[in-house]
Amino acid sequence: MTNQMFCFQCEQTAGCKGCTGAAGVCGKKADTAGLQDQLTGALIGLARAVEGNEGMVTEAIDRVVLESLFSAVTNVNFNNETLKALIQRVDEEKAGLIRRVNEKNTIQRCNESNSPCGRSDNYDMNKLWAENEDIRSLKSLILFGIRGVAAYAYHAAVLGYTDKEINQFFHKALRMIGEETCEINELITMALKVGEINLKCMALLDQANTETYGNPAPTTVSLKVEKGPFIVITGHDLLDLKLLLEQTEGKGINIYTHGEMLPAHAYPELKTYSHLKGNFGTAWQNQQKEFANIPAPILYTTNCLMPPKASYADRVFTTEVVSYPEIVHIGEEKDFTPVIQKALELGGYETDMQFTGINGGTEVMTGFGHNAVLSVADTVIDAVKAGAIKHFFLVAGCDGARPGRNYYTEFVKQTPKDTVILTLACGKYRFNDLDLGTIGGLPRLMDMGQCNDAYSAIKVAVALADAFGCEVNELPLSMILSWYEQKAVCILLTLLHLGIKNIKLGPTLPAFLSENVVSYLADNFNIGLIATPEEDIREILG
Ligand code: SF4
Ligand code: SF3
Repeated sequence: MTNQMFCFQCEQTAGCKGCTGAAGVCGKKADTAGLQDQLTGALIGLARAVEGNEGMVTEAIDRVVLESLFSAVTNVNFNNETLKALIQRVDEEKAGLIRRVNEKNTIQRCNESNSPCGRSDNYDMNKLWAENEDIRSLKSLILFGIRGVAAYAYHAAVLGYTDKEINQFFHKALRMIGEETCEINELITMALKVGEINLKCMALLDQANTETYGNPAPTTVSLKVEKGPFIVITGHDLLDLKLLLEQTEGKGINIYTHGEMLPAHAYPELKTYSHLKGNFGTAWQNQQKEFANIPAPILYTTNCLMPPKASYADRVFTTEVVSYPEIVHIGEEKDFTPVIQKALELGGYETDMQFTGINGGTEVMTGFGHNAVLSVADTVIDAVKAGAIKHFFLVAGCDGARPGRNYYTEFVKQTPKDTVILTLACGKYRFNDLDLGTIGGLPRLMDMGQCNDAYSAIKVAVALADAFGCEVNELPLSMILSWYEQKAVCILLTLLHLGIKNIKLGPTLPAFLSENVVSYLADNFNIGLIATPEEDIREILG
């Protein structure tokens, strides 16, 4: 295995250029990065075999594609063994597909467009990293984008919601990444298509979540941890939470959400469980501090997993595609007994513990999804018409460790009182415990949910534009986004696909965007880097 790596897919990449050498900033080792590249190369081989044979793609192929793409998202899978097993599964699925195609074609001779006869070789990702800067940039945008989309498609799939167009699109995009000759324009079109497909995928996940658990309703969530045994559950997978709630019912164990699991409190089907008590901790980058010596187990259902410190590694559990060497993994049978036993053994705190958010607040609110916000659309529209609401800010996206991220806290604090802040994803922990007051009976700060609930923000924006008879870009709405990992990449592409302009992005621009690609985005979409809260608010509000 190599001790040299190249990875520049996330915001904390070394020197804002790329992680090289023996390990990345996230703790991913060179051999793991190499296996993720090999897995991506195998997926490209499979995608080549699929070309022209789409009708013969099985559920097992769809499943392994989602798992593999999701496994390469930042802070998901650090485990060489599971990555090797995935590579093997991808290669086996490809071989099986080729065999089936060849059996079908025994009489009919293969022609050149019939992939299994010619082009089903796996791709060497080092070719991509050595490409011309602009081609590498756009192909990376596509690759990182589909990794994000796959994560959302995976969550929808575990609830039984799948979509053929989405699944087939992954193959098209993967094939383009492996193509030797590609025009810049084709790559730009494909990148925007990733955004279009992601919109479809977020809508599918929204349908899956709301049909399974009901429509989120505004809910206040306590940051207090009650005495006695408890389990902290983090990540985005609501089904894992539901199964954990079922298995812990009546056992004297309380459940606390963490990170992106917070919006779960707003779903009617999940809030019926009285032992779903509150939220523990803040965003992912604080986990090594917050979990040190915690008297409870932590279950990771998706990103963001940081390498567990020795102080709490014995109480960390993973499930689904999250994996870390030597950490207990709960498999597909979803028997959470080891987590439950650990909770009982550790016993929790001896007295109730009142924790606070970053700004000292003792509770937070969530549950302002599209259904909740649009049910008060008339009030909102009247407030805008009467001048009570002057502007909407969508301050949303991932949190991260970079010091400049307090921009988002300061931005929210400095917004005038006649403005509304919509938020979503884990970046909100910078300000979600602030009491910003109300406008016309509505809270000024509304948490729409997880990152995939960007779908709600889009629905609300489109509904407001309809009500005012204008384009979304003409609304008194500004998007101030923060990014960290690849789900933020696909959401950004969705906003670009919708033609949304003037987005302010931070804390830095993605290292994988070449100068020319940045210029293209600035010229066509007026995307800019955040400046200071004062300057940006002044510029936006005039
Ligand atoms: Fe570096 Fe981010 Fe890649 Fe980790 S995921 S190796 S921090 S660029
Ligand atoms: Fe956060 Fe990892 Fe992106 Fe779903 S939990 S948003 S960073």
